[in-house]
Amino acid sequence: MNDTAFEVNFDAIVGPTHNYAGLSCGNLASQRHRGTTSNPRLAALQGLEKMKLLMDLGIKQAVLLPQDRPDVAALRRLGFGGTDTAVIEQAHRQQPALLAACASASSMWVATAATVSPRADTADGRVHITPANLVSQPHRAIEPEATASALKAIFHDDSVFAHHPPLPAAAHLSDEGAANHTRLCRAYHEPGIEIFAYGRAYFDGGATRPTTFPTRQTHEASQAVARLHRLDPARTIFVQQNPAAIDAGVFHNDVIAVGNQNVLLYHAAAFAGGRKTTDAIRRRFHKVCGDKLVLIEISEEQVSLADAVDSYLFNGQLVTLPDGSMSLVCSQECSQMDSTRHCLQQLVYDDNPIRSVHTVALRQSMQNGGGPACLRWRVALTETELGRVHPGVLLDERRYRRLTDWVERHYRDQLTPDDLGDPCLLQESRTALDELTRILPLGSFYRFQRTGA
Ligand code: SUG
Repeated sequence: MNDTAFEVNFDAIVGPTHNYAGLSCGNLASQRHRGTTSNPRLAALQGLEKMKLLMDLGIKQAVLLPQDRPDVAALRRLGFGGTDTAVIEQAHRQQPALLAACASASSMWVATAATVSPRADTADGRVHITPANLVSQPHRAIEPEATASALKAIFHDDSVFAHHPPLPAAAHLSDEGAANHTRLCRAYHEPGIEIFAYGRAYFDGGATRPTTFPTRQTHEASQAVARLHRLDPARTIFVQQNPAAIDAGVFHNDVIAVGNQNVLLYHAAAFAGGRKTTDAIRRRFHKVCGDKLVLIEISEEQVSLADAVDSYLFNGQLVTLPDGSMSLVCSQECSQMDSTRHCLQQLVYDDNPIRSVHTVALRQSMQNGGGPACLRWRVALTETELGRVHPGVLLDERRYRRLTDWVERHYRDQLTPDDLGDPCLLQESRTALDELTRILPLGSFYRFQRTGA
């Protein structure tokens, strides 16, 4: 199996309960929009439009299903009982914050779904996948089980895909998947370097850490994932996120750095150790890939850390187009802010592989701290491996039209956190998701389809 490889982007459809409950500490946008009214229909359509843009650019695009929410089974595990309606009503009355956590559509941000290492990097030549345990936030900690079974259903051939269970759910092993993982390589089918960024090391008391906001990835978790994926230590590098950046709202590394093939675009304040760290990455890339790494550092003078966090400039999707050039797909906010607009103009003018910029309207997701890169999970696959992926999830023109029509028919255009207590929302969501499994034919994918609850 030595065919060439390419990147496939998997985006999840935004679920019908998309809302602003202010659930994520350290995520400034989530905090800022707490309690405001969301528009789930627009959110889902914006996500689909981004997928369509990528598909039209000639990039392979696949779709993941939203998890079913409100998560009645999780509420039952927390002691609420009776009929499904009674469970929702009790939770709404007694502990609305728990209901909000169990109703969040946060599985839409699939960059945190799992870490994946392509066959070129792993000792046994299989694609290794570890779903993130997401223990740092309660609303996200209920995602891994469903994520693991979805990924097993999609990447179903064990001879090419190796699935690991999420790491044990402990703070010391807090893992947020690909949001803190970057792979650099010359070509996707060749061995590359895998960079694991972590917020803090638990067992190393001397390491610095943020003072205001929590960290979401530990060094120990990153090391465990690298071991599980059987990565060569000579091609693996662990770097610490800059604690000051986390305190400024950079809760994941993908909010402040993005890499693709031989390019790493990052803010000067991204990593602890600054230049020393990026020099180490450069040297390692050269040693492993036999090529020069294009490091593009954006200074504080060009774009302040605050502007980077507000615009999500570094949360763009850096993709390789069929002609071999690179394009940065970033949020519309980047073209509306002076510093980031100038930065983008300079970026395509300068001598580097990035030749074009596309902006996408994602305001609904952005208001919860999720930009273009948060909404996708990227997997480098060979043609043979893609042939072993469930074909029902690949996006084409017809599926895109059916999905937009489905959203238009089933989604509300207004939702407040208080509406999460409306039992009709549960029924509406289930009806919508039931129909969705016929558009993306994955069988009886959801628990409620199998058990009626
Ligand atoms: O986990 N927001 C998500 C945003 C995830 C962004 N992903 C990446 N950077 N890859 C989070 O913080 C907010 C939900 C709310 O407040 O209602 C939320 O979960």
